[in-house]
Amino acid sequence: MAPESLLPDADQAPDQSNHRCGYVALIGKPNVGKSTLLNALMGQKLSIVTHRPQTTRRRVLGILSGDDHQVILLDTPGIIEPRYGLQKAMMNDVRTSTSDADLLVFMADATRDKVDDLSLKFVGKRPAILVLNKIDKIRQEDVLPLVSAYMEAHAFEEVIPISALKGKNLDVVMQSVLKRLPAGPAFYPREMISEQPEKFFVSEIIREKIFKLYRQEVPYSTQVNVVSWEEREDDKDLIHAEIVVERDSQKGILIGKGGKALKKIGTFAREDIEEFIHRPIFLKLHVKVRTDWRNSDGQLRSFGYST
Ligand SMILES: Nc1nc2c(ncn2[C@@H]2O[C@H](COP(=O)(O)OP(=O)(O)OP(=O)(O)O)[C@@H](O)[C@H]2O)c(=O)[nH]1
Ligand SMILES: [Mg+2]
Repeated sequence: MAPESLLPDADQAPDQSNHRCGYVALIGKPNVGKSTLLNALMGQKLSIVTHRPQTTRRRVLGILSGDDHQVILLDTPGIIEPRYGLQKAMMNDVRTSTSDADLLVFMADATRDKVDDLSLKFVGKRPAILVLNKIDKIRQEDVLPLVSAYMEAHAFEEVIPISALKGKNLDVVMQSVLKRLPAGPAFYPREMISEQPEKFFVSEIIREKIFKLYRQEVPYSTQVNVVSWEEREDDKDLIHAEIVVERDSQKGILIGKGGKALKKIGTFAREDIEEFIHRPIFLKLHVKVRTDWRNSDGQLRSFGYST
């Protein structure tokens, strides 16, 4: 028989009978604020955010655990009509995420006046709540016509106007989500915040800097891969990442005169990576050309996209 001190204390053991757990996919057009909402709900930055559309390219999973719940949030790429292979893979990712989800959080920009019919096609018969974001930019009553138009287009279970950026009404979103999650035990250990490896987040941070530092097509033609990560006993970790572009001219732009531009990416990225993994690193970057990789199924698969 176990000594008394090893037996679980009935008063302290968490009551699992009311525990809820499930997958919640954030979906919607590019740039509506899905990644900003994921980060705000998580209370930390997991998913990269830029002012440009199509920043997120594959789903980012964030695990939010509480005493009586575990919400597994899936941030997804913005929904578009795909024009090339990479965009098709991005939409495959949205499709998988929506079919994995117990609940959809359909996000739209409250400052726009049109219903996003393309994204609505991804909702199907799944339970969904409508979240109208960016209400810090608009008077709340001015959102009403958009709310009516959406309710006419789809029977959403609830409509919540929010500002992911300013943290407004996020508690309302959480309550609404929790209420709709299936009962059941946690799928992941409580201390886990994501399922993706650190090297995924490192490559995303580098990609975010490229989105912020370069204009037009360059960021969209760029893929970042962490090729090695050496943990060294008496020195900082050495992370080696490659930046893949589609053309020689883009390679020149990325590297810049005397390597200046690439150095800037490296410095900005290193600062954020160190903050993310809580230790100093050396970051080595190099640029290579893979002609038309965005349209090559083989290349896309080798970079981890589901074509
Ligand atoms: N004013 C305002 N801006 C916001 C809000 N939420 C997000 N943004 C801004 O909108 C832009 C896009 O945000 P993201 O979170 O990257 O949008 P997304 O939906 O993930 O975009 P994709 O990954 O391209 O699909 C960024 O510049 C954000 O700072 C908000 O509540 N208010
Ligand atoms: Mg995003």
